[in-house]
Amino acid sequence: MRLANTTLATLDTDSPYGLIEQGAVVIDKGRIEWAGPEIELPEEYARHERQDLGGKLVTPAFIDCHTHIVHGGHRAREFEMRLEGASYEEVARAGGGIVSTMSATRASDIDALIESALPRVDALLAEGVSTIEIKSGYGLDEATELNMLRAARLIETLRTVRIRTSFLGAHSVPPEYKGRADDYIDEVCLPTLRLAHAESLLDAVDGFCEGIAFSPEQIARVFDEAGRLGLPVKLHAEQLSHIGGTALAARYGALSADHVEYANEDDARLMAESGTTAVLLPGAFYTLRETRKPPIEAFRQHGVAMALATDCNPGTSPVTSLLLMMNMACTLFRMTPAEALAGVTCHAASALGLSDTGRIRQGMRADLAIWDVEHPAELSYRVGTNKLYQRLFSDAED
Ligand code: DI6
Ligand code: FE
Repeated sequence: MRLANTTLATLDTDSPYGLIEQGAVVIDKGRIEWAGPEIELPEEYARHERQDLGGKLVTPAFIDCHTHIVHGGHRAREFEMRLEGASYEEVARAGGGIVSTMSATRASDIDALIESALPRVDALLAEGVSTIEIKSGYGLDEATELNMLRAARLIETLRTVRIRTSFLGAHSVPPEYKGRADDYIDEVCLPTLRLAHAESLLDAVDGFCEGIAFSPEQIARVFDEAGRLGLPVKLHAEQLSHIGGTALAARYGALSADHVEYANEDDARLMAESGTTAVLLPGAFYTLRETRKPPIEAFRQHGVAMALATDCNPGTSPVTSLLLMMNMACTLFRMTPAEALAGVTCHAASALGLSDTGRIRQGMRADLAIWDVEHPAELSYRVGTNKLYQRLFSDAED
């Protein structure tokens, strides 16, 4: 197949968007065979059937590199209570917060977890997403953590989507281990991590490094185990306070440090040195009405790649739109529309350690999104309008 009469946002040159006017993309067996200006198309590719796209925009398919999309229940009542003036503690005492999602998740079997996740997955796919990262972390016991990961893996068999899973056993201390976080790590988190790995359920290991969750020392123990198992790490770091998660992530060569509102210039330097991607999550920033912005300018200056994701979760980011995240990243964080597009494509791929998707380049997977727009800035500019024309998903074998 040869897509022609298109504008290409390849994300593959130094110019913003890697823009190519009057472009063409040749696809063969799920891979990009050639991409460039159509007048430069080598003769050998002319035999591929030409599909005239009438000037539409082609981008890499989107990648949502940070989600908690598999979970039980929702927290609309908590949202309402907080608007009525209840404090976080009052909400927690009324059975709300992360523990309420944990209970709802423990009460769901695999089928129920999948059934509730699929509409959220479908919402992402409808916006041109090809790849979704899904974390465990609402089970906080062996059986439920494993079920969340199995449900995540099964979604790949039910939809044309690529799923990458991360183990987030170190998300929160469950009530039965209240005040005994170290025991939770030893008795539940690490053994479950080993079981999940043995069942081939994992692509990466994550943690929540925060005053209300786990300390850098506790996360380090989880990361050491990940290292023994040969799994890459990533971290929820510096979301609500600065306690050293980003520096820890960089020390372990993490794929990404996520949230990072409270990260500083030193953190940016360390991330640049370790090649750690900053995953920015404007949906959580917005929902929590956070005012501290991630250090975008320091990331730019030190050359830290910035990805964007939904953080889709029932508590702090009930969001299923990457287009909205692009708009919010521009409006709230003052990222450029070109940075926003890179954030949901090539840099999101880096945050997952994927090197064969996220750019329009020869040899990469033909994961593409075709948009009924003239210019890529339109993707970030509109709010609530989805101009996806077609999503192309490559299920070529690795
Ligand atoms: N950061 C967050 O904002 C969420 N988890 C995390 O690691 C909160 C999850 C929740 O409230 O359910
Ligand atoms: Fe998260």
